Amino acid sequence: MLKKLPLNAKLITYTTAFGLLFGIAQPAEASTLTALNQGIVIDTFTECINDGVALVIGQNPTDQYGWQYAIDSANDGVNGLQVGGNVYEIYSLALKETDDDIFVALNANMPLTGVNGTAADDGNIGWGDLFFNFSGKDFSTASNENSLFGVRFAGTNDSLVSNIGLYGDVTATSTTAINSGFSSIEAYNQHVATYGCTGADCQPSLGDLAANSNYFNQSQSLNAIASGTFLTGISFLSTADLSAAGYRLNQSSGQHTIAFKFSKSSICDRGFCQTSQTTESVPEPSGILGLGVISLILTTSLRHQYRR
Ligand SMILES: [Ca+2]
Ligand SMILES: [Ca+2]
Ligand SMILES: [Ca+2]
Repeated sequence: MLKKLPLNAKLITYTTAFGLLFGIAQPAEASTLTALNQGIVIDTFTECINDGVALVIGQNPTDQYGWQYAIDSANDGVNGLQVGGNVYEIYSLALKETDDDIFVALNANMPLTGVNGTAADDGNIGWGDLFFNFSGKDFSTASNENSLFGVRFAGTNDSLVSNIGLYGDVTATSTTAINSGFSSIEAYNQHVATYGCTGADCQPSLGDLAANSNYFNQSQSLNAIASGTFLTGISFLSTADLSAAGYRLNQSSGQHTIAFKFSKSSICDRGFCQTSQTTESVPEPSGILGLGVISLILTTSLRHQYRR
């Protein structure tokens, strides 16, 4: 919240006065570009849409390490007539943004290289691609307008773009027909309802979105990049990398955590980032006293703001 507050005159006055009294450094105003702003939707499905998950920025709080988590049903993955907890189960999608990068972490039972020995045309049912929708429009409209961004992160999947990486100007397509999959989200939802499942949260879910959300055209199954402009590569993250970045490794019970990061500069260069002002106060050695005073000042300022 504080990031969005303008630096007001009262804050300057108070901080200057207390700063002189207690030796606190003056606040410095800095501007940063943020890509993951309120309402932006990120989603991914498997190649046959037997599970999927979406994260809506701002729907859940961002934790102290900068991560936001979308928790999917742990029992809505479909493997034939078996529903829940199987190899296709997705558990969570998490996003984090730093000054330079966007981090993505998927927790699921399905490995990055998918599942072999299936009825898919290529024998393998794997991950679809990951989509970012900055447009504020529903998914199909954004796709029709070439305004999605997408990441192909699974080198063995049926994406129509050839290289792993981040793409702009993206349109989406469905790979379910060649992966023994559902022709629509609606058909998947119906299958889960018909064959049932057991365990907690035993119903179809799309993470932060309801399974029947009209964000997606329920009669479609768009899960792969059809076309786009290659922007930048991605770097896969190890468990140690994730741990260092403050990701909660034990939150979800999937067998695999697939994680990567990429530079957000190409997204910002295309005008999809917003400038936010941050106020950085660096306390002098007076330490706790100084922080207490800053907290008091900011609280006073906040109260003042919300009374207006
Ligand atoms: Ca799901
Ligand atoms: Ca799931
Ligand atoms: Ca496949």
